[in-house]
Amino acid sequence: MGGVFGRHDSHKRWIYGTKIENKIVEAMQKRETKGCSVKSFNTIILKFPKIDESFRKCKAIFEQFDEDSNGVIDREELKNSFSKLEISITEEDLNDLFEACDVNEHMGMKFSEFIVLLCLVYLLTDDPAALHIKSQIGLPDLEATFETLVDAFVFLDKNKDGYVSKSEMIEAVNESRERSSERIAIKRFEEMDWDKNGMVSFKEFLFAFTRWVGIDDKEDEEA
Ligand SMILES: [Ca+2]
Ligand SMILES: [Ca+2]
Ligand SMILES: [Ca+2]
Repeated sequence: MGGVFGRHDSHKRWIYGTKIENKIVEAMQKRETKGCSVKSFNTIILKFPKIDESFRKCKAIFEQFDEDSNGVIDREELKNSFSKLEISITEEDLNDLFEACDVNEHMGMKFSEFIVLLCLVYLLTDDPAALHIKSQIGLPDLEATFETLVDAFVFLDKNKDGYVSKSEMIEAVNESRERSSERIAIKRFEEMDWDKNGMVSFKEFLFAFTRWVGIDDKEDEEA
């Protein structure tokens, strides 16, 4: 096993404290004041197939954004698509988002990275205008999926500081019936914490999900 993440080296530029990172934490904390519908770790696990299915439906959006059909979305393509969708985002935010999600740098965004980006856009645009974006993207399932992911993170982040620590992860898993799952919690945590700084950010959490549901399997085999 251990094949869940085969791209260690590509994540060395995972820098904390960037502006977009702060915005995500802020948005998450704001969201956390509203509480969440997730009641146990198992309910998150049970939603995996649904999340997987919904992610796969994003492929059509991805292909639409990837104007030259080379399998990755570059900065220019992202900019064009956002303006086509009438998503108002500053050039600076767009660049920040792009850099935050393009973990392979100069290669452009792969499908899994694009999903993470969409989810971050969803979280960061929690205002009436965002409803417009959501209808433009036209995937009600996707909205529910993003909401589930945000909810899952809110559930795990017990002290509501915008990050999930290892002890929070263990606490979340221990709340469910099986005591033996503590080992699994630690393993899951380590899979999520790419930069090994002891905390899982929402972005790391999302990337972990794209791997867990197997979005990148094919690409990884090719690489
Ligand atoms: Ca392209
Ligand atoms: Ca926390
Ligand atoms: Ca981390």
